Amino acid sequence: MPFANGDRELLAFPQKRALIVMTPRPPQLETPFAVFDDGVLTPNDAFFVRWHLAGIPQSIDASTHRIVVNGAVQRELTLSLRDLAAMPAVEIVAVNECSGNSRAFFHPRVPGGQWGNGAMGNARWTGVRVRDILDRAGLLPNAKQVQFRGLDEPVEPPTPAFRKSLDVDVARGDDVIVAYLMNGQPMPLLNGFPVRLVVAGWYATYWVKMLSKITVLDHVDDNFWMKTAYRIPDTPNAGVAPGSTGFATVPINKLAVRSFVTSLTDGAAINAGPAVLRGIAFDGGSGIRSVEVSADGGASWRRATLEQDYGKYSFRRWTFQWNAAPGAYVLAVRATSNDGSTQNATPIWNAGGYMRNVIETYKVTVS
Ligand SMILES: Nc1nc2c(c(=O)[nH]1)N[C@H]1C(S)=C(S)[C@@H](COP(=O)(O)O)O[C@H]1N2
Ligand SMILES: [Mo]
Repeated sequence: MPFANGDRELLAFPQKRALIVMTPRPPQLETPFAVFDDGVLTPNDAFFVRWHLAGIPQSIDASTHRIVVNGAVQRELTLSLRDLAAMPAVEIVAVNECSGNSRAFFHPRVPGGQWGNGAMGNARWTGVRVRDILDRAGLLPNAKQVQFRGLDEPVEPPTPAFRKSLDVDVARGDDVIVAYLMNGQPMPLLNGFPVRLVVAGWYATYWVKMLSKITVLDHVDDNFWMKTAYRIPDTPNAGVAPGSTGFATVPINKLAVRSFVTSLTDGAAINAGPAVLRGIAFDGGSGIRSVEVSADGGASWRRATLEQDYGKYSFRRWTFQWNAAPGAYVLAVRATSNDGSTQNATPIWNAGGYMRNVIETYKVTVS
């Protein structure tokens, strides 16, 4: 679905406002970018949706839903939502971004869902630490990875069920939770009701929805979704020259630092005089140190003001006072995170169309 084919259709699925339909089955719905200007948290009904497999339950009884914990553990567990509610609750505001967000902008073009920039969202997630669950089960000494799966099923048997795994030390991190609330509400079915994994700072592929099974593995997971799919070149910024081969790959992991203008779009026309530009920035969990704006296509930069801090995994809103004289401009925005990583003017390329984080630019006419 190249953009050249024209505007994409909007359609409202259950519990959702009208979103951009990439595929109806399985549902892959993109958030219209204007939503990100409305507030720092993405409303549940506007939050993007991505499923790989079309065998998705269309209703789930939360009272009978169970999460089985098995594998390399001392005690197998079967947890209800009531059991989770009785455990210590954790709240994290975190960005859920698809690995392939912005894939449609890759040149040369790559196969896969042709997402614009709206395959991401920021929400307040409430749930229970995976660590607390694992401690209840008791890890055996040979525990290596923790595998997560949900209730969705392939349409045909040869397709492998969707399963994602984290190294034990990652799974036991402070900010890896089994979430039962999204912005204080039960999450929409399409976002994983009644419980989903939240791996704050990591790409959404690990945020397994409709979580039903946690299996502790004594080996590195070699299922399709870990061994073949969702791997990135083991190179700086995950970039390679188009068509190149022979590089090592690793499973995709932390979010690349990004920033966007949300208060205007590419091609905007505005009035001369004082204007407030607004936008968002985020990274994989070191937090945003600074955001800079350029009105001359990146030749010179000035600092934006960072707004309220919702924590190191959240969108960070920023504002910038721009006193624009009549003329044609190329605005650019660049974020730097606390770990020193920043954005480049030249986009990366890889065959998966993953981890795009180029400096975004916006042509603006002022009159
Ligand atoms: N059970 C299950 N969980 C899943 C997936 C899936 O196909 N099945 N897709 C993953 C991917 S690749 C993404 S981008 C996110 C999307 O989360 P959302 O639909 O809540 O926006 O879910 C992740 N969790
Ligand atoms: Mo994704």
